[in-house]
Amino acid sequence: GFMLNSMGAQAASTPEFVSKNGRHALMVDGEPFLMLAMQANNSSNYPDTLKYVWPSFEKMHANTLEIPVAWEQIEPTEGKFDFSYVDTLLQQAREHNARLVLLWFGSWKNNAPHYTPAWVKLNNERFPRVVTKTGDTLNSLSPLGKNTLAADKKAFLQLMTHLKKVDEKNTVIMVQVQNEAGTWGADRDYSTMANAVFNAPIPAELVKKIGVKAGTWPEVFGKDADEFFHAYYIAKFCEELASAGKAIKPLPMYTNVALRDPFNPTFWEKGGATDNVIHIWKAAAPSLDAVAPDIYNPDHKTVLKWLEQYSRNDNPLFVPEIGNSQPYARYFFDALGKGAVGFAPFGMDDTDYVNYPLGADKYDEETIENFAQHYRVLAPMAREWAKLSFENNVWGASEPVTTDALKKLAAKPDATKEEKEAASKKIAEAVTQTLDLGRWNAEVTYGRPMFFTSPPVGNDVASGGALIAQLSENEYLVTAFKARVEFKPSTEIKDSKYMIDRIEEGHFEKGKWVMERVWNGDQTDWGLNFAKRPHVLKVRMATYKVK
Ligand code: N0T
Repeated sequence: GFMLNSMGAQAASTPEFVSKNGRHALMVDGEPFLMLAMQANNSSNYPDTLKYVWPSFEKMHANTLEIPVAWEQIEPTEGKFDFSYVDTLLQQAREHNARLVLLWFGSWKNNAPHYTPAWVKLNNERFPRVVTKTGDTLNSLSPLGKNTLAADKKAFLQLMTHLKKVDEKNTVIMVQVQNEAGTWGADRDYSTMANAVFNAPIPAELVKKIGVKAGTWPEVFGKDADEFFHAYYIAKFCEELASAGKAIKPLPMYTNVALRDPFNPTFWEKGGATDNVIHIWKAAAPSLDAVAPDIYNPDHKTVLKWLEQYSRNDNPLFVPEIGNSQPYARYFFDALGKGAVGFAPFGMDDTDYVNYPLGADKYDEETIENFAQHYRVLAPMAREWAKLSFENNVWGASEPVTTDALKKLAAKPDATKEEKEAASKKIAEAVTQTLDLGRWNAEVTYGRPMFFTSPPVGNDVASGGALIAQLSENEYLVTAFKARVEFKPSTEIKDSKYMIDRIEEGHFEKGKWVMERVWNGDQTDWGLNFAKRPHVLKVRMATYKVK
């Protein structure tokens, strides 16, 4: 009947990004989806290795696995394709209730063609490399190599054709085109072939889209010309794959970015979608749904700046890689607070490799648990969260100051009473955050007893965070980790007295809120105090009139 048909149609709808009012959702099976993801290591893309991936996936409470598909493995001999790994992966993913983000390791894997088949990477004539200003040849393919584009695209389209054929269920929900595409060690290709393009007028499409005057690259972009040129042609290369791939099966696609320091950029991978060339990528690669930050600096200000740079009206925030060591886990809260559609610590499998110092120095239960403890809370309400984050206001915060930085603020043992008080005030201020929720503010503090008013001193190790979604004018959904959350009137209602109307702890079951208990008394008198265990609260605030 009608119901069955419409439900069937919905289940089969291809994942897609939708945007409205500057907010974004990744629609999977017709509804907003939050990717509680993790990324496997760089050589885990083989059938025999998957057994080291799934145990982590289960422990993480993840719903999405990001894992490579290498050009060298699907087309070892030119024109002969082998999708046995992809088929095994799809089957096992379904058994584990996992959705997949496939990472196309093609012409660029962090700069190099390491994952291209031997017939590509050994043939420098047919597949030219980037030549530096001084005439050195790098192991990074030129984006202007026509044969490179044709061959990479042909393989990529075979993959998309295969997915169209074998993945009607859309186990694969998104595809990453290349990996940290770009070139380390040169601003662009300076070969004779590339120079000719560089000194020709920039494409009319770019002139129109970013609103610049016509002219050659150096004429139009001056000192930025080299990098913008490289970015444009790498983006264009990815666009060729993405647009043709989408014509076969319109899956969401994105590029991941080796970021540059947002405050003091000195050295970075050129050509990738770093913050200074996002506009070039957007103009050149409209078929990419997102440019996505790979986060490998645990500094709080830096991470927050990156999240801001990559959440834009024209760009859904997605964190496809973040270091898997402890300091990074709390940024889950900031990412979701900025409306992220997904988050994925990198290197989450037990294949006996750790990418320390980028990530954790050991892969053990604790490494997994640092992230699992947050995914565990969101997993049962991932759909509800994704919907709230698409339709309502959401906020997130994480503990801003490391233990080391706090130590520097502490008073010396021989300090006077006044000096000690001043130091403790400074520390308290450093670990207090105020979120402007409209009528209400949420004050988030870290490292204080659950009872009474002692000032916050930060957790032993900076690890706390809080997450809030608006339900109605005075009602919020709240969860947090090692933090106190206090609701206070904002300036909008500062003249009213206020109180808690009701705070329910509960969970979602099939999209419906199920109350477990009411928080009151000690549990609410000194703010809402979260330790390590998951609690999800519905908080309703109220005001009362004073005569
Ligand atoms: C990331 C990962 C993987 C000295 C590093 C980060 C992943 C790739 N690249 O484990 O290789 O496939 O996307 C590059 C960070 C460079 C920082 C160098 C600091």
